[in-house]
Amino acid sequence: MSANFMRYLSSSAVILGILVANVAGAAQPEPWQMGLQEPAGSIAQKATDLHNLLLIIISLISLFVLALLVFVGWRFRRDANPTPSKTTHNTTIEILWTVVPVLILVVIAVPSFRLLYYMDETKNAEMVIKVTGNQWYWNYEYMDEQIAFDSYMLSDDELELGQPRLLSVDNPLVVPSNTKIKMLVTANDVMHSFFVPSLAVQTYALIGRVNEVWIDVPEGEKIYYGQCNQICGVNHSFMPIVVKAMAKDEYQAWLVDAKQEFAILDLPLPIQLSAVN
Ligand SMILES: [Cu+2]
Repeated sequence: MSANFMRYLSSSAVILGILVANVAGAAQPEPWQMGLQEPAGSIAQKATDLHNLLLIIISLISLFVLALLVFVGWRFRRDANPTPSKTTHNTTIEILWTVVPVLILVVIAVPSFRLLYYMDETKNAEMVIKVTGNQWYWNYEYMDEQIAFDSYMLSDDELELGQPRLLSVDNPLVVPSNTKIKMLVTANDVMHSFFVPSLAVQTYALIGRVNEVWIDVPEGEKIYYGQCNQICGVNHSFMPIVVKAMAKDEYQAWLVDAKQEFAILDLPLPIQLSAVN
């Protein structure tokens, strides 16, 4: 068998593996991906709808401007216009090219503001998770459950079959599906950014400040991959985010074990002291 054919076979196997991994339920970048990742949760769905609306509008504008340019280039070429026109004003067209863009902006602004306020509304959250960015790992604290743990990227030799390289972690952020979860995002050392594309969540993690976001992961067991999205130092690329969604009863079962393993008194010294005092 030729080397090319072997290469073809092995790349097909890789692609097949990626497809199988996606069927098994993981939201992650794909080779040759063109659009956004498949939206998960109500914010992501609305963000994708807005994106699709904008895509149509900007495509129509680009085609219209291109058509105008081609028409002008052809209609007013030197051969056809030995004596150039001296026209400088046309009131009708000036009103049109002011009013029409304003109307387009209004059409964009209405759904845009609607989404912005929808994302901002963290009231009625059913649970709260505090997310802290560190150089170079994430810490997740389930405040009501009194558990907290660090989440480090897996190195290449720790990866198991099907786990994507540079995106997998030792302790994922486990969340119940169909639940409105408020996240309090902050940082310990430098700026980080909590970014999970398929959930349409991206917010800065700032030292001494808390930013609020919320997610509602849809039904079903699925893993959502993200990354720190703020250049935060030499290992910036190596602090991925893994959100692992599971059904509510499975989440409760996970909590029982997690309370043993990640009880908040296992945190570093300063937090232990404040808990004791
Ligand atoms: Cu970072």
